[in-house]
Amino acid sequence: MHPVRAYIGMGSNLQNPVAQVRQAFQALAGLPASRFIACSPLYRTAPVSGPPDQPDYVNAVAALDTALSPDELLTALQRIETSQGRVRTVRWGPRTLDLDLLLYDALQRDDSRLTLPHPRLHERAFVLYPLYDIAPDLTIPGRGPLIELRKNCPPLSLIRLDSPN
Ligand code: A4P
Ligand code: MG
Repeated sequence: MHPVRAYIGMGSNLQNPVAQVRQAFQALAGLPASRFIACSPLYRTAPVSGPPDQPDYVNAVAALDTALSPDELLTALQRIETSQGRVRTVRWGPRTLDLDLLLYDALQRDDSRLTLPHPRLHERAFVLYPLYDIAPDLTIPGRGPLIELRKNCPPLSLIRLDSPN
């Protein structure tokens, strides 16, 4: 089976978010049947949706070539979230680590387990900016060129962490 390019959005706003995101990059680099391609810079971002009193997030995007199926990849991402202490309580609430499957090649799918492309990616600066950093020529199936989506989404409350150490 030919590997396909997948993009994964990462977010954390609890328990040292920079370290959480870096640890997640390491975990992704260790996935079976997959090759780590790139990681974006990290961004500090204000919370979007969910309880307004939660801490700022650190967000980033990773690219992976993988021979895992979409379901296998989602299961692997959920396992990494759990191993980094993710507890699911409030929807859109604070979390140690959120891994969203943003894109799996150009696959479009919508069922109870998985929606591809990720249903909110096209309207979220905290996804569009780091995704553009590593894949400026992408087209989002059903949504159009990434460069246009990014242009229409001002980077409000988005700070690039140039030296995340
Ligand atoms: N699911 C369906 N499609 C996907 C997909 N493409 N990738 C299902 C991942 N999961 C997908 O996800 C709930 C269910 O979505 C899963 O069981 C899976 O089968 P979850 O991670 O358990 O719950 P969640 O993260 O609370 O919900 P959701 O809908 O993923 O939230 P979002 O949209 O990811 O929003 N603000 C800032 N600044 N930065 C953030 O990172 N993140 C959120 C979470 C809200 N506000 C934020 C940030
Ligand atoms: Mg999620």
